[in-house]
Amino acid sequence: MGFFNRLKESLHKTRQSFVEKIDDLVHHRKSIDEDLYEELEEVMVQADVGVTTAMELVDRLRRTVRERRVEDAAELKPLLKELIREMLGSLPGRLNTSLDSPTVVMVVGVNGVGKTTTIGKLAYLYKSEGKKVILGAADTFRAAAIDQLEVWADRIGIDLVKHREGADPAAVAFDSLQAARARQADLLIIDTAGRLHTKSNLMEELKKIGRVLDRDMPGAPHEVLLVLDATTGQNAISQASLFKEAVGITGIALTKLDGTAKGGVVVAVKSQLDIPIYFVGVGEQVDDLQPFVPREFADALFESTENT
Ligand SMILES: Nc1nc2c(ncn2[C@@H]2O[C@H](COP(=O)(O)OP(=O)(O)O)[C@@H](O)[C@H]2O)c(=O)[nH]1
Ligand SMILES: [Mg+2]
Repeated sequence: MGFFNRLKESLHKTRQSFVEKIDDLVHHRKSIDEDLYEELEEVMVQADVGVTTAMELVDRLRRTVRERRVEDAAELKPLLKELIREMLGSLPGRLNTSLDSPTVVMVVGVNGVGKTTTIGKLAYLYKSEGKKVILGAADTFRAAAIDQLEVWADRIGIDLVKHREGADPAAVAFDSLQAARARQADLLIIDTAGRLHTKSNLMEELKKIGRVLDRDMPGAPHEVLLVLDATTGQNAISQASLFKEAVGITGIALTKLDGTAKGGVVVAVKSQLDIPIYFVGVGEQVDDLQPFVPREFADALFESTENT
C-alpha cells in the first residue's frame, strides 16, 4: 500500500467522526446561517480540533463566505478543507540532520505514548536513507524498557548503548554520545523515561540529560522530539505545554492516528502549540511512521469515502 493510502486508511475513523458529519450537516441545508456555523463548530470540537481552534476556523469560514459571497452550504466543505490546510502550514516535517554530526535527538513524552516504538521506526527510516544510526537506552527505569529498545535495534541491525536497569540516564546519554562519535554515526537517538510527568523529578532528569549532552557537544541535543498519543485528544495539548516549558521541544511525533477518531488533534497541535509536527504514527509496524506533510494530511482527511 502506498504512503498516501496508508495515511488515508489510518484516518478512517477521524473521517467518520469529522468529515462525514460535516457532509451530513451541509447537505441537508438550503442556506448558510448561524445555526449551521454553530453545528460545524460542535462537530470540530467533538473531533478534538479543540475549542479555541474550532472557533478560529469557524471565524475564518464566516469571513471567507462573506468575502466570496458563498451561498450554497455544500461549498462549506471544500472551504473548510482549504482553511485547515492553511492552518497546518506548508512545511513537511523533518529532523534537522544538517546541524552537526552526529545529530543528537532526545525523545521525550509520558509513558505509553509510543516513544520507544517511534524511535525504532525513526531508526529504520533514517537507516533506509543510508544514515548510520545509534540508539541510547536512557529509559533505565525498567529492564523491560531497555529490552524493548534492544529488540528494535537488533531487528533493524543497528548499535545500541545501554547500562543496567536503574542506572543514571544522563550517564547512558553521555556514553551513547561517545559511542556515536567513535563509530562516526550520523544520528544518535536517545530514549527516555516517561513516568511521573506531573512531578518535577522527571523534568529534572531530562534537563540533566540535556546538560550532560550539551557540555560534551555544545548544541546537543539538536532535536528534542516530543511524542504525543493522538488517542488522548486534548490531553496531548496539555502534555505538550508541560514538556515545552520544562525542556524545550523542537518537534512533535503524533502517534496512533490509526484507529482513533481524534485525528482532529493534529489541527489543534499545529495551531495551539507553535511546535512543528515532524512525524505521524499510523500503526505498530516498523514502516508505520510518516513525515508529516500538511497538504497530504488535509487531502487524506477530506478524501471522500466514495473514492476509496
Ligand atoms: N496503533 C498504533 N500503536 C502504536 C503506535 N505507536 C506506538 N504504538 C503502540 O503503543 C504502545 C506503547 O508504545 P511504547 O513505544 O512502548 O511507548 P513508550 O512508553 O512511550 O515508550 C505499544 O503497544 C506500541 O505498539 C502507532 O502509531 N499506532
Ligand atoms: Mg518506552
